Amino acid sequence: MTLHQIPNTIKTDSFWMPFTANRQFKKAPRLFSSAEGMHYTTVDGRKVIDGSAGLWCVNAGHGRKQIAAAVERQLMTLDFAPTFQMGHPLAFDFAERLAEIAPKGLDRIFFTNSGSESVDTALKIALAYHRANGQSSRTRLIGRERGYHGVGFGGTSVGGMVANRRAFATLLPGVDHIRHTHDLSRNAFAKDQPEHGAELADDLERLVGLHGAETIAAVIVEPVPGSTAVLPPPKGYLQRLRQICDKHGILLIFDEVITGFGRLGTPFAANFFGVTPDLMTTAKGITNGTIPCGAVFASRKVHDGMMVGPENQMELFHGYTYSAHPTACAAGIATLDIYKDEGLLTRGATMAEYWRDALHSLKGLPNVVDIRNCGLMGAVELAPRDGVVGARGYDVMVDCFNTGLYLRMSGDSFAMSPPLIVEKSHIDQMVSILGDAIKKVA
Ligand code: PXG
Ligand code: PLP
Repeated sequence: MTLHQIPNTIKTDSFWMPFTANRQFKKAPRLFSSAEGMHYTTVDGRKVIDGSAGLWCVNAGHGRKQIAAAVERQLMTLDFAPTFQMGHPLAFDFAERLAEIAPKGLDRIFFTNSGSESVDTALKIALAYHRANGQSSRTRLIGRERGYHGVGFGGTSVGGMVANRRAFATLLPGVDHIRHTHDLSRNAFAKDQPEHGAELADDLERLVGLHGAETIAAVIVEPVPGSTAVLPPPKGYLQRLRQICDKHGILLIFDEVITGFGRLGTPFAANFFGVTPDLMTTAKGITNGTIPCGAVFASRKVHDGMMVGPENQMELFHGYTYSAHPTACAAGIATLDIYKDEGLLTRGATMAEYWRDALHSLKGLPNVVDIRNCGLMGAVELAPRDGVVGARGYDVMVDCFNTGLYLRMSGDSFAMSPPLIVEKSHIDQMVSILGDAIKKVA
């Protein structure tokens, strides 16, 4: 079989693929058929190293039998149980386990099934919290340019990637955005956090001046934006954003769907940066990518602020059929066991320096205009070819796939986030394949 030739028994017409150039893909599909540890195997039997932990979610590596066994056991014991006005013990156990590793004070857990649902849930909690506390004029939601917060209408509205927004008309009303922090002119090839740009947090003061603090419910940011190819916050930026939120009574939401569960070498980015938000959205690594699940971590202030009114009345009119699904709870608890037993929530800290130096060794290759890193996140940005955004990036991505590396591309940037079990030899291999592809395709 030639490279990525697929068996002709697989018909590709019916599956309308998400975030994919469907017609281009179906002419030469790239298909994985199994996975183990750090590697995928393609349908034509090639091993491909996983440079992106699936979609930033397989933090403990692929094929973890402990999780599979827990899910099977749970399905055979209690396949489904409602969590609306009913419950099952595992849901409470899982929440307690998450509370144990939560940033201090963020220990009230609302379950969802994805990052997008976590984001919409957090935005709705922010609105409901202010209303429950006599501040119902606080209805405005603030995002940031270049942010990605999933694909619900709320997340799309506060999101700041233009391609994800423009086809969908006006989205939610009453949403505004602060400026992004990506600044190649001042910060290109910065290692870890860039020096310049803390003052960009003051853009929130501009919006307070424009709209009035009393109209603003919450600000949502990714501590380290992932989908726009890894933009570590300038030194001092997140601290300043926290101060401005406190000054004006605005809730701060960290979207930790990517940065949660050890990605930066600490359990959460909130720990890494020493900044605690009021609400934190998570998903992905919460079940090692196995069973769809997400969770919103709320502070005591927000949670307790909602526990008002008559006791026989629901405090939050919100929830999903599958909130705290038994299989997700089983998978999540097994995942947390693995993270604990193998020290994976902090292992990134021991690998981050090697990761950083390996990535930055690509500086000087043709068309490389920036390299960024933070914890076990990393990105290499290329200049677009002939002004066509994404063409060079796509060719490099396909060449990597053909020569044994899976990574995510965003325009002409590559984002990498290996499973947290990654060894130095894997990092060498990833960087070498990417470097060769850049040289070849340039
Ligand atoms: N918030 C953030 C910060 C995310 O990164 C979501 C919300 C939405 O999560 P769900 O589970 O609904 O997809 C995300 C998801 C990529 C890529 O390669 C990133 C995501 C998803 C798929 C691909 O950049 N992030
Ligand atoms: N649509 C209909 C017709 C429903 O009955 C429900 C849930 O009961 C939903 C959507 C929401 O589904 P979920 O709770 O899985 O998000």
